Amino acid sequence: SLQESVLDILNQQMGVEAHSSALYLSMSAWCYAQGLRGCGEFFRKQSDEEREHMMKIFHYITHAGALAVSPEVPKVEASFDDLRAILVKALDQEIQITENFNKMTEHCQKVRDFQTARFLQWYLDEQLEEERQARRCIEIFDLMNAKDALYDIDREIHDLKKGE
Ligand code: OFO
Repeated sequence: SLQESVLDILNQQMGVEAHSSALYLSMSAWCYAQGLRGCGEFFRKQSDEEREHMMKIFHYITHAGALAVSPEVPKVEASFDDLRAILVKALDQEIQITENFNKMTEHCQKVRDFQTARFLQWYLDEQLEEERQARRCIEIFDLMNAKDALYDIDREIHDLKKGE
């Protein structure tokens, strides 16, 4: 069964994933409201993925016979300055999540819970991809350069999720 400290950090991370899901949904809503349907869909999918990340931890905890805590749905901002501000915020969010998983893995190794450390490896792999994609969004935005190309930027970012 899970050690108390490991259970705690897993439950905390469920809250972080829930927050992330709520934040991406809010970004999605903002994009749709601006007519940026491609980015709206991109962030809606991103929001779904974060919920899946949360549920993967939920299942891990429950299968270990421990108590998963359903996290409070946090309040997230509803409006943003512009699309670039959203893309930068999304990258910051992912970088912070990667750091969480680094710390969690470090803790699991310290208390010799190598099974949970291995479980967390999936998230570290996933974070590589998520950070890459978030960086690519900003690159696309900057390469195509702002206002005149907003329609094309929207389509390019949408296409990043194609085939997923
Ligand atoms: Fe995008 O991060 Fe969840 O884990």
